[in-house]
Amino acid sequence: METITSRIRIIKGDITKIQADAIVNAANTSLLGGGGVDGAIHRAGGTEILEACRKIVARQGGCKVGEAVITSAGKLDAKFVIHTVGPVWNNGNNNEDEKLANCYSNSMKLAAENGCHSIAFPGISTGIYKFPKDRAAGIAIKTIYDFLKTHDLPGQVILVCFDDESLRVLNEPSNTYNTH
Ligand code: AR6
Repeated sequence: METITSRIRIIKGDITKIQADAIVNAANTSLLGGGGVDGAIHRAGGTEILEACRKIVARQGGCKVGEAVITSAGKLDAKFVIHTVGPVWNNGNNNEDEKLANCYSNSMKLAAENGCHSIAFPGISTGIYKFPKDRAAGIAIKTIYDFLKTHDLPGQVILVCFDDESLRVLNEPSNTYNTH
């Protein structure tokens, strides 16, 4: 029988090269691009993604921390890019855990609403925004697991690690929802 944990995959790689219905971008509130994975997705996907983001900005003025918006994926293999805005780490004093969990659950909700079977995530907030990678890994796995228990997203959720440290912490045995 297929279990929830068998549907969560942890891999090392570049998210712009992943085959999934939706890939998630770690954006900022402006939605108009930046460095890190945001820069990589816009570079690889081309101007269509930025144009779609501009339309969202015109309509609703960007995206709040913890929320998510969906656009087409331009030249990428994915059907959609889901842009979510992670919290900047502030020593845990600013509800960063809850905000990060909201990024994962709101992104999966949008994916499910748009008929996606599979979704790929980068380590939201764990780069320029400095969220501790081990803490973020636990929140990501728990939130994804809880979502899959109660919602309809039939395919795989892929956690894409760009570096060895991210891969190591996601595979930590101390992680209750570890996929091993
Ligand atoms: N594929 C997968 N993961 C990647 C890739 C890639 N191509 N490139 C980087 N990562 P970051 P944040 C990893 O800094 O911390 C932008 O300027 C990276 O190693 O991209 O949420 C936005 O516009 C790290 O583990 O996002 C915002 O201003 C993770 O992706 C700000 O950065 C996230 O790192 C958001 O900061």
